[in-house]
Amino acid sequence: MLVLKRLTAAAVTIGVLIAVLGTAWAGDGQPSNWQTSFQLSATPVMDEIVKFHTWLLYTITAIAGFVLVLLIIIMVRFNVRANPTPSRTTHNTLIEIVWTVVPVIILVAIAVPSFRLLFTQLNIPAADLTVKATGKQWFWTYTYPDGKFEFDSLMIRDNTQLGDKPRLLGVDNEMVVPVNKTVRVLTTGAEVIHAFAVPSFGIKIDAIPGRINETWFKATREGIYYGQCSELCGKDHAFMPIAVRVVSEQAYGAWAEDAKKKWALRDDGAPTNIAAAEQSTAR
Ligand SMILES: [Cu+2]
Repeated sequence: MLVLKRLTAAAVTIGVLIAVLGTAWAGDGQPSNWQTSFQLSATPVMDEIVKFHTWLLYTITAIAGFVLVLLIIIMVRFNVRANPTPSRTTHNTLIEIVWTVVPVIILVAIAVPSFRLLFTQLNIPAADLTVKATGKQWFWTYTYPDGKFEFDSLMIRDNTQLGDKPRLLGVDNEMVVPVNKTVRVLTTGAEVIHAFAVPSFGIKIDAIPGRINETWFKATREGIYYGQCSELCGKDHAFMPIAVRVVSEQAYGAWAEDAKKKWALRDDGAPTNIAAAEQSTAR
């Protein structure tokens, strides 16, 4: 039993260490070295995902620990030396009811928060801002239908141009949104299926040619949050990052004014800035 106690103590220590260091190493808006858990949450939906994940982790750890203890008891107390004449007992109504009912209770305890989370993700609240993200081979185009402007967002390929942006994630034109506002994201694909994903926001949704998918996020902290195309979409799939800059409402207003001048859509809806797209396909 001393061995069991020591094993439990070691397991608990490792678990606590992983939990503490996992938070310490969690990237804010981007992955970080030695990260063992999620990137830090920046939206209520991601908060819920983290909570659900933690709940599941405790549950499965308890189940696995319980089964391990049972196995050890059986190996120690009921091996051929310790228990040479085994009992021939079969069937025990109470135990059979317990091992049916308890797993049902566990499943319900998992299902209820799971459905609640799904509902939060899929039930899109009234949006303050809509942005359409079109996945293209291999970059993103962001359309702001309210502001009537559209621009392309391409990964910075030249490392000398990166500045303080992370390699393979930094882009020339970030999607900019105001903090604490509900943003509805519409996604579609131009030619093949892409997927729009930003880990800190807890969103990942396919961008499919010929149809519009929608999701939402409400970033509660200013900052820059990175994601990547998450559907294999061709040779440069790994090089079409998503960068969302969350700014104050005033800063967003100023940026949007500027963007309207720079990237206004023509009345027929065609974008005025096709240079970036041409440059990309020429590569
Ligand atoms: Cu893609």
